[in-house]
Amino acid sequence: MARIETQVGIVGAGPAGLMLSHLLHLAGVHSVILEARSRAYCEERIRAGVLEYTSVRMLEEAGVGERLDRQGLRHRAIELGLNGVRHRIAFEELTGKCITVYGQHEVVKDLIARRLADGGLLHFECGTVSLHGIEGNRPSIRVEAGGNTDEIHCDYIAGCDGSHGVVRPSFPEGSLVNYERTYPFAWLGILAEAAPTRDELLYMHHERGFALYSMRTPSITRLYLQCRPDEDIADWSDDRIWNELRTRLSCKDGWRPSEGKILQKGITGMRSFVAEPLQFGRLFLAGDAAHIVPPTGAKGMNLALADVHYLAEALAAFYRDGDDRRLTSYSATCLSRIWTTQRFSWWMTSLLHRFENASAFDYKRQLAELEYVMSSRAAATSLAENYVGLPLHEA
Ligand code: RFL
Ligand code: PHB
Repeated sequence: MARIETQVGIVGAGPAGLMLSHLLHLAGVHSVILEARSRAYCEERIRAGVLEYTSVRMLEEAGVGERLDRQGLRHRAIELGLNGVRHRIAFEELTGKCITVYGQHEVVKDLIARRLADGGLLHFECGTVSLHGIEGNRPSIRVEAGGNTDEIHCDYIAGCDGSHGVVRPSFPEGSLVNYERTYPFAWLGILAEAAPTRDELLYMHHERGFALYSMRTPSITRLYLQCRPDEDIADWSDDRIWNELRTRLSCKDGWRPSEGKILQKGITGMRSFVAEPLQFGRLFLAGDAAHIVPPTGAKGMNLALADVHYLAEALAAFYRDGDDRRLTSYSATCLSRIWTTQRFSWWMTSLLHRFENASAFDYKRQLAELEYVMSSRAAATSLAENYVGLPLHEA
């Protein structure tokens, strides 16, 4: 058995784990990342696409924003639509800030490249991970692969291993309270070889269900359709998908989505989830390991980056000055932003989807709310300031 010593053991090489390891490196703190999947899998997994202003600043300030600045698509607004009529929510005019469309897998590629260039310890396809000694001062991560066992002894362990990871389930029974809500629908998402014909994202409320027009590059569009949560992707031929997208997204002014070869398709359930607190002793949770938001507000990756910003600052203060106050308050600091973001993501989801069992009253009220957001500067500003990302405050 190999025995490895480090300061911070990180489980998971998604945006949270990689950014944490990078920020710790900048602060002179050592870490080791353990990732179950291969490097190629992590670099190709298509997920989020929208970076808040706040996240872009964070990546730039950490010196990993060079390709993002060159290739990211700056968006000054999004559009909301109701049955074929669009309305622009002008972020830049309302808040002075923009968002950037840049695939999560590109963020992951940039961070992996930088970690490796800086000599970071990243173990892909690491094997089976389990945690030990979590009640003590020197917890460890045991990694078993092909008959070999390694034991990584750490001061702290960061669970950045997503919603199905091992760190959260390793918290002692009764130490976490879970808050959860599932929605009665899912998203069918596609990636298509079709040049975007709009410059901004279009969130469309339609009587047949929500649809979203997004993009990745000047030649690739990303589109989503509200569908039932138990839907089988095998029942959705390319023709059926394009038909439905055309029906929901086509606008009264004649605009309709450009179509092309479907490169990838999949169905994602919609869930809101928070586990509190984000700490037990020397274990910390960050990103999807601690919380899930429905994708309507485009917040998941951004929230993961905000968590690790606070965690890296807290660990840096501890190693620099022996001051553990920020580590103690890490959970409360994050939870404040997490709940603000949960509210926004729930609200965007409730505003835009068709709820099958909604009463006629609720449906009319929902339409009235959408009309309000599309016609009131105050309501649009509230959406805009949340969407572009609230500032990170001093912890
Ligand atoms: P990740 O990215 O899931 O990374 C966790 C990593 O941990 C690894 N892992 C393990 N490693 C070792 N041992 C184990 N036992 C392990 N178990 C798991 C996994 O292999 C993985 O590499 O979590 P992280 O870093 O917290 O990042 C969170 C984001 O990935 C997530 O919140 C976003 O993708 C959510 N999301 C969106 N977020 C946005 O900010 N903007 C968006 O526009 C947006 N759109 C989306 C989304 C998520 C979607 N899906 C597919 C869920 C659109 C979709 C469709
Ligand atoms: C995406 O481009 O994948 C995307 C954009 C906005 C969202 C969710 C996903 O709200």
